[in-house]
Amino acid sequence: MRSQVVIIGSGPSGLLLGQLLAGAGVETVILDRVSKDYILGRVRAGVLEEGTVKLLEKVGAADRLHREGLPHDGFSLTFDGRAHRIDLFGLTGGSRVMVYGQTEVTHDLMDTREAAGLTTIYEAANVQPHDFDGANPYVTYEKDGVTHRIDCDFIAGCDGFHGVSRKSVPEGARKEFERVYPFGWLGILAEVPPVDHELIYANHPRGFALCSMRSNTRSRYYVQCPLDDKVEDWSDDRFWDEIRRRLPDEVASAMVTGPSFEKSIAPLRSFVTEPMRFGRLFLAGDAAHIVPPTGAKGLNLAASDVYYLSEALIEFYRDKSEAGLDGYSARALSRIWKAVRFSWWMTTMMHRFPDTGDFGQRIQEAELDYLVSSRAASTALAENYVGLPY
Ligand code: RFL
Ligand code: PHB
Repeated sequence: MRSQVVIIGSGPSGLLLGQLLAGAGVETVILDRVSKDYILGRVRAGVLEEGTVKLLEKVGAADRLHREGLPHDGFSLTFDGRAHRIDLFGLTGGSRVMVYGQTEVTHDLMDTREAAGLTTIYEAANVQPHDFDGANPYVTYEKDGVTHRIDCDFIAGCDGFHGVSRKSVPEGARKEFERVYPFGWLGILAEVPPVDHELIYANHPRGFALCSMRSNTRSRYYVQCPLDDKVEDWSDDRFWDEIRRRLPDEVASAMVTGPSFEKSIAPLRSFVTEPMRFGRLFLAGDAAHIVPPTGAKGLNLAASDVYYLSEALIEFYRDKSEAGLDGYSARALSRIWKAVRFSWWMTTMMHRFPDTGDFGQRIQEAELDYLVSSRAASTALAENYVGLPY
């Protein structure tokens, strides 16, 4: 088989890249290690920047998003028993975010790809990129016990943090930057109305908490937890008691509780690999970088990466120019590092760290107090939260 571009990974970055390229007539095949149902069973991001929404509109995958997504003009920060609203819309001069689950984004992109008759091979085992340092790269994979080969011009590594693409590059050719945080997030989904119509990010001496949602009847809640905690340690009752203790009284008393139907623990990490191009292999999304979820940036960075990459590939096929391909890594990394900084800062300000004690708590409260009382500081937060331009 032959395709102009082979995309490894059928998460949001691979699927969006496939549709952006399809719009310009560039052929792609997508390979994923797992099944479509497995991918759609993963519960992840919930907040989309306007830039991400625009890209989904551009590829014709935003109809349901506009019907079912919840536009949010602000969110609240709580600390020291008080709640403060950050007016995203007012502070940024008219920008907002859209609350719409990653699962739904992925579903819509898969439907768009299928409707266009484009090829995705799920449950492709042992996917391996080859010869990407030369002019004739190819990818091999196994399916039903048979080994297949796809020759191509370029390989897009959109296979997430644990994927094969980044690991195929010799260690000496990449530099990695990493910070692992000493805690995780325990998240639940429950069929209960959200405690507020906007998100609430809570700083509390017992640890961080986040009240988010998937719809007006479905809540997504998180609490910071120790890394060695197991999901089995957390009954629903324990979860509800803990999150209510971390919120101001008026919020806690308004919270509707109920049985959870999903519960998982995610570790928090900041990670960047440089560069994002190795010959004819390009990395995008979580394959190249991870941010802690506090700033809601992971999926949005995946979208800006593949926008840059699609522009570069389209320029190559249309104008026979490699300028965009040569500039891809630096262009993407410049936006990525700003989001890495923002996510690290939000994480540092909002979580309880085991080694900073009560002093650390007071410093966080002072920073939060400054943040909500200074228009300049609130504006910087709002500008980053809605997403820097690209
Ligand atoms: P994905 O989604 O991990 O998809 C990668 C795909 O590659 C496949 N794959 C392979 N295929 C073939 N061969 C191999 N060897 C392969 N190895 C892996 C996988 O099966 C998978 O289908 O990466 P992608 O597309 O780059 O997308 C990135 C986003 O998923 C991620 O950044 C976000 O989920 C992060 N994130 C959030 N981002 C936001 O923008 N806003 C949020 O509100 C937000 N909240 C979150 C989050 C991530 C979380 N967790 C669980 C990590 C909340 C949480 C709790
Ligand atoms: C979510 O709804 O899953 C979510 C929202 C905001 C975040 C992280 C996750 O910062």
